[in-house]
Amino acid sequence: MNNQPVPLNFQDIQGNILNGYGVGSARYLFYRIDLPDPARIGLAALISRITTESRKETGALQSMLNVAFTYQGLKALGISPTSLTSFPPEFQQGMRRRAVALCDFGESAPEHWTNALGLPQLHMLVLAHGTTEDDCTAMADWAKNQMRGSGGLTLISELKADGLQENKEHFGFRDGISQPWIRGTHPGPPIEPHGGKRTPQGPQPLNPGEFILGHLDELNRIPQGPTPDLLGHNGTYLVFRKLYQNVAQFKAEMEKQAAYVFGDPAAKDRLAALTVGRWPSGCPVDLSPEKDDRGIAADPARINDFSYKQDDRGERCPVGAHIRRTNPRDLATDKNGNLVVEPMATRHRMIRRSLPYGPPLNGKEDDRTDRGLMFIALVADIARQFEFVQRNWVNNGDPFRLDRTDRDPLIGNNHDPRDIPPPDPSGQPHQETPRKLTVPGATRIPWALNLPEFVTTKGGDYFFLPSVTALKGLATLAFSSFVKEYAYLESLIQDPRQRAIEQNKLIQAWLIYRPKEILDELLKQAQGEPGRIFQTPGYLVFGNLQYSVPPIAIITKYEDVLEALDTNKHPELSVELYRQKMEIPPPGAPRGPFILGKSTSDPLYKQEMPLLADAVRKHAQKLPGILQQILDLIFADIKPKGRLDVIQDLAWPVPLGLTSQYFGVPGPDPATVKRWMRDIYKELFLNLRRDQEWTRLADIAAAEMNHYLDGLIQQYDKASDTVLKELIDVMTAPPAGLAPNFVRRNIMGLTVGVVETNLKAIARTIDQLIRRPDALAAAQAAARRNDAATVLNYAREAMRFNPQNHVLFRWCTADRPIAAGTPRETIIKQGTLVFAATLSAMHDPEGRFTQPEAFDPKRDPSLYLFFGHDGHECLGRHLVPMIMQEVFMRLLTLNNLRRAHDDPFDPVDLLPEHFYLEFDPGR
Ligand code: N7H
Repeated sequence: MNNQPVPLNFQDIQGNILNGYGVGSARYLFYRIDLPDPARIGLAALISRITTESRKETGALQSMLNVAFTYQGLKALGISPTSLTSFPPEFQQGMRRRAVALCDFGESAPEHWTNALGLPQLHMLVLAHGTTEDDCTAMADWAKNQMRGSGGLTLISELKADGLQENKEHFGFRDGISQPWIRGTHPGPPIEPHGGKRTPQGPQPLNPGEFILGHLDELNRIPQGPTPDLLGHNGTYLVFRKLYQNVAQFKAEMEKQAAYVFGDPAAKDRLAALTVGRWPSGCPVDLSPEKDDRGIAADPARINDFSYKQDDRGERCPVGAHIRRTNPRDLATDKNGNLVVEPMATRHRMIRRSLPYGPPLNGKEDDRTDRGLMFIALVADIARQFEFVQRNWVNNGDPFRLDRTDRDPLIGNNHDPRDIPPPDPSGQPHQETPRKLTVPGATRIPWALNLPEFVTTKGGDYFFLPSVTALKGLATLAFSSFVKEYAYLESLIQDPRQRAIEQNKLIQAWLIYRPKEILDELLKQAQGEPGRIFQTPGYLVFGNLQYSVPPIAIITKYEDVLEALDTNKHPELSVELYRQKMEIPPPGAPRGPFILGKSTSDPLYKQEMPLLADAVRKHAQKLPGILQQILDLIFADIKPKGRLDVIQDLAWPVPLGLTSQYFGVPGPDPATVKRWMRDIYKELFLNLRRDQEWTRLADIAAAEMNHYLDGLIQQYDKASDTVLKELIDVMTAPPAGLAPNFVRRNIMGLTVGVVETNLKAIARTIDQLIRRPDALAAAQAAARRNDAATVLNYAREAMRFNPQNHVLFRWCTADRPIAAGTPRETIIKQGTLVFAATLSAMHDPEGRFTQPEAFDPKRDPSLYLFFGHDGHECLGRHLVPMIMQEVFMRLLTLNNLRRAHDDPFDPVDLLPEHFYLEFDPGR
């Protein structure tokens, strides 16, 4: 690795990182990305006005603009699964899920957070700064207009900070004095040289890699950043926290504690200074322990010129004071006086760009007004820098040889379970532990005891602040190229088998996490000149299936998908994959055979398909009545609440209700039926990786369900009126040659096919509609005028943008050309796993949908490919449209239907659990 420092490219690094803007006004705009394509257009519009570190060269600016993303935001923008998983775990988790690491307990716990901070819907942060409030607002308004115009983003929250006089914060102290001094930058005093590190040779700047990705850090190496390098290079992480400050309480408490500690309430200012480590003017306690010295504060060369080296025991500045514990400024040397490898004070630094929010408190009384600090830290490593300080230094006294409860007297938390003693056997458990400050020079007692919490976390999140180059890449899908990643992988791995394994993993990750992006790209390839059907070589060892890695072909064009699904033309493109999973030899629990795993020319298929189609269709006219009953109950429950969980309240109960009332399989209880359905479905449709645990769970579910079904079939009420009854009736005069267990096999196949598929179809469809306010409004209007056919058209079209499955699997049993006679004619090799991508077929500009990226509810229903095509077309086509129509007729009449602020639904989640909507409750 090259260890020469590379000069920083100030044009590429966003502003306010290395050099603070030094302005007093900021607007923080929090966005949700609804539709990635328009969102990228919105982002592109912002890029031209992004402020960079080069602003010093371009002269003073009135207003500044910056953009950052949460992990969920990068995901919503469509970046590659490889890039996503290359981000560090704490960033992937987001601040809310790091509450324990951050000691956000008690009132600071995430359940009390506000302003959408930390929620999965928070995707993007736009920061506007200005020298005046008006400049700042003007910049924020400009950005809002751009984003609104793009149509793919929703402003979900907005915060403002307008600072206070003289760079003070609400407790009355000057802030923003001490910052790290970074090699290659010239911020001037007081940062330089005292913000650097103390070395035997005197103060030295820190390496930029501590704060900017892609540069040498204090260990003289370039730490691993996100993939590809271009995405991370010159970017950084922005930690955002809204911290409420209880000013009245702070003031009152300082007075009270000063009376204990110094025997004089008037010593409150001194105690407060010992708490912070600086006097209100900014004068360090270390330089002037007895009184505020404005001379020192006014001198940039002195205000930050101190370390605690001569004050080991904290006799001048308490070891536990806020600024001492958050930056101990020590020189960690070994016994020979050499610097130790990881000096405390250089590996846990952070750039702070906080601004106070809310009006100053007038007088002493609590006015119950929200005020505090919009805390911002910029670091290259969230866990090592910000989280480490927050947990180990701010909220623990141990590292400083203090009591553990000697936590940061200013911002420490009092509800840390590490400190809560075991419950008192005689009575009340302690819910809270007292916090204390060891006070040097105290005249009465050496501690300020039982300090209350002065600062409460109101929310926050971790953001990635990319370079300008990376922003441009994000706006143009540069980090969403499957083709490039695939080519890169190919160049990287020489061993053909290993390469095939990694290629297959890459394809599966893309198909699961970024289906639209990979398929769009392959579709473009297929219609290029010359067109090309994507196919991997795989690694085939004939006679040794275990050792082989199957080649993969991905078919994307509408015509080709139809052809691949045409069983007459291509019997070689088989459903063998399903068959193998269904007809597992003993001792596995029998799960089949079932029509889905049988070729259309197979005798079992020929015999059983018509029987099943009859049984399903015969009852189709009863479906609306049954659905009405189920939905009446569901909606009677939901309507007064004003909120629903689409998955738990609707998308599970509807198909489960049908399983019971329409198919005739009530199951022992809903939880068990849910488990059976999910475990069997997962194994059949999602277990391409051949995860043995999934197979084991499916075996258990199938064994339990078989046992249950045997009992049910034996005792079945002959007067009942269900699909099961129809199948049992077949057995009164069984056709010749019927395979064993006809009823049990098929009722299992049908019910498993109904539940998870409908669940996802309902959830994904309403999700797509909600993302498109105009379409939603039109569909709602149709529902209100009782126009069920139009409602169904809207649902169908919404489903086209994220259908319940994106590809259908086939297994090629003999070499076979596809798209013959076209420039993309390709021989699909025997043993190939074929993905017929119905999603991309329905978005093929040369296919049957004109302007396929447009939302158009007036399309010909016969063109949609949700249920496959031809021989193996899904039986669900007789049921699903009816289900969708009835469900959406109800859902869309709820007033002011909207996504809940805390909704976590992920549109590509294969096994979703929650999806929260809100509406105005009605009768
Ligand atoms: Fe702190 N305060 O106003 O009292 N902070 N801080 N902070 N803080 C500092 O030296 C304050 C918070 C750091 O290099 C000063 O620039 C308040 C968090 C660090 O010597 C003052 C809140 C974290 C430093 C305050 C708050 C930190 C620092 C002195 C919350 C990290 C630099 C001004 C509402 C986890 C130390 C200066 C150094 C300085 C205050 C929060 C860290 C006055 C009110 C959450 C690293």
